[in-house]
Amino acid sequence: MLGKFFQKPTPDADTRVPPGQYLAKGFPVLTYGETPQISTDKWKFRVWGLATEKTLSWSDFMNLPQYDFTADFHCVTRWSKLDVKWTGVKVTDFIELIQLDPKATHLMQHCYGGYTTNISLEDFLREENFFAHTLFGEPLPAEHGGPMRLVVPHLYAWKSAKWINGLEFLDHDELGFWERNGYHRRGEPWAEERYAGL
Ligand SMILES: Nc1nc2c(c(=O)[nH]1)N[C@H]1C(S)=C(S)[C@@H](COP(=O)(O)O)O[C@H]1N2
Ligand SMILES: [Mo]
Repeated sequence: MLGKFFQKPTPDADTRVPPGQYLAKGFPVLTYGETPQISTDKWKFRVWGLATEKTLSWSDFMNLPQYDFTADFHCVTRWSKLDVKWTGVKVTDFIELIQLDPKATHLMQHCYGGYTTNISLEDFLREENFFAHTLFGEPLPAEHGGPMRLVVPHLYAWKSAKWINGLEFLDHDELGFWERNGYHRRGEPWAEERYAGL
């Protein structure tokens, strides 16, 4: 039975799979609540808080440089998937479109459907983070966050907001949906930052 859901570790798995994680077969879907359906022509992305307020369209993102990414994905419920292939826009390119207030230190990710998750500006602005619209060469399926999601490979995947539609820049850390429900405010998988206060 277990074999149906987990695959044997690859030779380098012990160096790539964080403690307490198992390799998943396939790419599981993990969503709290309904899956929003948004067409790219209606899709909007809003920036507010400690940044000049701005609304971006789908084509604003498509006009930024497009890159392929390969990233490992770690869900706090203990499954990991290595070498996920995505296409999208680097956070470091996106941020060039935004006028940040120098007081901004943290942000809240907002999504269609109401999910939220917090992240520090330092964790957000890493070179390897990206907004993804393509998964394994196909348009990102709605259940995996299409038309657009964030991917933050160095943190547990609950920090990678699906159906992302906004960023609220803050001068302090606030808690998002899972963080208010007992999960760690940062969620670094190699340190097993799973739960708050543990
Ligand atoms: N909007 C939104 N984003 C979300 C979630 C969610 O429920 N809603 N789940 C998070 C969790 S817990 C994980 S593990 C990943 C799962 O992504 P996947 O369904 O593409 O595997 O998305 C994260 N982003
Ligand atoms: Mo997760």
